[in-house]
Amino acid sequence: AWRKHSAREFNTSDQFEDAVVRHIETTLARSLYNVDESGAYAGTALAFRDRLVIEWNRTQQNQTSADQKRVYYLSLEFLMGRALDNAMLNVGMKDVARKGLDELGFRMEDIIDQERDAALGNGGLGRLAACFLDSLATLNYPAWGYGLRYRYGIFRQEIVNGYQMEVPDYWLEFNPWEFPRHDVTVDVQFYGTIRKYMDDSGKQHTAWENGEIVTAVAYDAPIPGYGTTTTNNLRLWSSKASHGEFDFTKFNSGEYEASVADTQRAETISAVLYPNDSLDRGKELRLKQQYFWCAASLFDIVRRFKKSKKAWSDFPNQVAIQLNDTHPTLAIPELLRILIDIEGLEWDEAWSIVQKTFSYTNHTVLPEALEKWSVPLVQNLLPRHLQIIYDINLQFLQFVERNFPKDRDMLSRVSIIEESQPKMVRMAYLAVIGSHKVNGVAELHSDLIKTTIFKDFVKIHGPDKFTNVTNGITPRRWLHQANFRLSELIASKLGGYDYLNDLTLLHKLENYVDDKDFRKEFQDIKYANKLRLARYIKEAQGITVNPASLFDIQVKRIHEYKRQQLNIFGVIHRYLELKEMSPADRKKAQPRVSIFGGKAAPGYWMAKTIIHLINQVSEVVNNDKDIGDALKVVFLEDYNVSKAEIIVPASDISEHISTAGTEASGTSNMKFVLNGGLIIGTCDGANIEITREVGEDNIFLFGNLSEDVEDLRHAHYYSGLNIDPSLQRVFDEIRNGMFGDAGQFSSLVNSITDHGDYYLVSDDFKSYVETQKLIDEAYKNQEEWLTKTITVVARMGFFSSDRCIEEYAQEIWNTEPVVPPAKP
Ligand code: 26Q
Repeated sequence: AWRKHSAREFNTSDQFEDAVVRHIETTLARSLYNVDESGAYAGTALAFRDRLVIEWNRTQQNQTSADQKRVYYLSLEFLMGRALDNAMLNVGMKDVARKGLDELGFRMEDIIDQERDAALGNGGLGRLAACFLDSLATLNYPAWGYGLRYRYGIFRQEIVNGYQMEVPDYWLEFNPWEFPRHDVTVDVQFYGTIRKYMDDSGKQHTAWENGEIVTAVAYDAPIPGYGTTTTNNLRLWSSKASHGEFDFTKFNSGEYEASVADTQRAETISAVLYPNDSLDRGKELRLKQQYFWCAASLFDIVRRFKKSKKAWSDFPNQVAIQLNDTHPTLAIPELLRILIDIEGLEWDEAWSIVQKTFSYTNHTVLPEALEKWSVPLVQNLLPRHLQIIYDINLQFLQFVERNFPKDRDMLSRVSIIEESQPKMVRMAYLAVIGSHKVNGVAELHSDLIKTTIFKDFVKIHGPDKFTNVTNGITPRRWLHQANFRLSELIASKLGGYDYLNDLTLLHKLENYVDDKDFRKEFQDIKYANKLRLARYIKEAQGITVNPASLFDIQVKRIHEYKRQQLNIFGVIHRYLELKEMSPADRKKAQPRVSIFGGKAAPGYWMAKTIIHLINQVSEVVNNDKDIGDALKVVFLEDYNVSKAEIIVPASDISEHISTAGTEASGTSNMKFVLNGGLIIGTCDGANIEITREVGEDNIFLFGNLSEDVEDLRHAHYYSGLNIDPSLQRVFDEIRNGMFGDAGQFSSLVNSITDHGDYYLVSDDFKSYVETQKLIDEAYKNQEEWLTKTITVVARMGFFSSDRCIEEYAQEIWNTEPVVPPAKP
């Protein structure tokens, strides 16, 4: 009897229009006169949301009754981007909606464009979490994401006079995709004291009490899979004061201001995403965020498990928790605390459950980026957890001492506590010790962590604890959604869209590399994508670029190790060469557009200097009448997921040029190649596996190898640098003020010339420039270039996040899919 009351579905454009109109009039209580694009977006989103929530509820019921092991993906970042297009493609009614919107007088693209990005992440790690959620739902795994509902996502970047300015991203004004669950709350404690006591039977207990309480409120978002009804859940926690709106005692005793201040302090916890994609040492609020989110998530997971009335020993058979980097490591001592202090388990049993439940993904080898927290800070904020961490450490060090009695230094090297002033908790070691599996995110990276940061742990735990799961990307968003025409062309040759659920089927495209019509269409699509980006560049930055030029793109967070400085020095070198040419020779040079995009952490001065230099070079080069179309330089403001969907399909070449051994994987490299762009890159991260798949002839590799990095740095220190004359010229021109006040860039240039060139820019410059020359030459032969681009697309099947999730499921989680509910 209740069935007919559930949300009305639409199947025709007429019914879709009815749904849109009904939502605008009733859900939003807006007038139907002057419905603008934002109103049409809201109505469309709500119409699709109705369809999603039905399948979401059914999926959750179905997964609960299936009673299988669930995966919980704990990540402080989910860089989801927009949801509407994704919802339409998964529900499968995009064409119906397009027709309906057209009849209402709107263009689909404009409506999609109304949505704000959900930008709850910095970069690669956050976007990886979003791709994983897509794959988990698509593959029917019962899986939840757990994160924080930041009121402000990653800042919006504005460029003012060539400098980055940060503007707050208040994104929640209208978010139809989230559902507040005011009945799902968890009280989380901070500070407080520890009391030990004995019960009547003589058993020892520990109580953590008298702390400050902050309430976590759940906000859920549906995560639809592609080609399945499975719709998983992303649960984000929001913080609020534990007494509700006001502390009534304070309120009534006239301390109105104090009570409002308490409320504000509680809400601060989930207020803002930390905008650093490496460390922001020692910020207490960051540690509070981490614990708040871990405690709320663990409580929720344990509550769900306890409803099943199973024995605790069954916990690891019902629950797998994946730690996305060390950010959720406090979940390990928190689960121990729940099991021991609250549920009364003995240490050994609790510890065995914990180890079987958790696994940890590492995303960096850079030792300076490994997370550490000062012992006094943890002592004050989480006194019971510090005790538990010390207990874990004691047990662990006793084990090490027994097994490695001769290696006395080992104990201090592997201790969770670094004996510095002040002492520090090494989160990565805690994560390794508390997990049954540790993985890196590309082969080279997984090898490197075993020989560097976790070397001792390989000896202690054995090599089987450490494994590799090479990252992947969802082909739904990064091909079908971002490059629909290419997806359509592929489907026309492969007999439908099955390849979106099995990306290895792309290999069949190799049969069409010589097919004239296919080649023409493939090339036309790339040109159309470049034209679309050229229009966007004109509209956003006011720069005119010729879509027939070679588009060379580097978009990613700005970091010295990612070496945007190498790129821009290369651009300056090209500019100087062009300046010296005769006009006739300049006409013969391959026209290029160098496109940059990416945010710098607000306190990372060197990264901000690199942005400034790029903008100054852009200003000089683009306004140089001698140069014209031979070279244009563009810095695209505010790079984010939805802009990536326009940028990625438009590259001829993209740059993945990190110092070898520093980029754990990279994932945009995969996105660009999947869309028929070639790579200029170093032998680093996933570039190596991409090379193996696409073939050495189809990628432009350059630079020193990771095994040589240490020696080169050593040589810089003892014998000085060997700066190529062409790079020296670039430095001279910068120092002479060609790009404005030279003082602005002295720290950047000096970091290379005077401070050891840690990232080996001088060592790799020559081979970088030579490789760019090879690219110019190769691009002149458009037929061969086209063959390469088609070939690489055909060979990218391995890099689907579906493959990646299957590996996690089999090698790490030991989970099975749940057969989804049939369509009603
Ligand atoms: C930690 C503590 C305090 C404040 C901030 C942070 C923090 C936040 C974000 C530390 C690191 C990050 C993000 C790291 C990241 O994005 N790593 C990237 O992960 C990708 C997915 O595995 C890889 O492809 C990239 O190579 C890696 O750089």
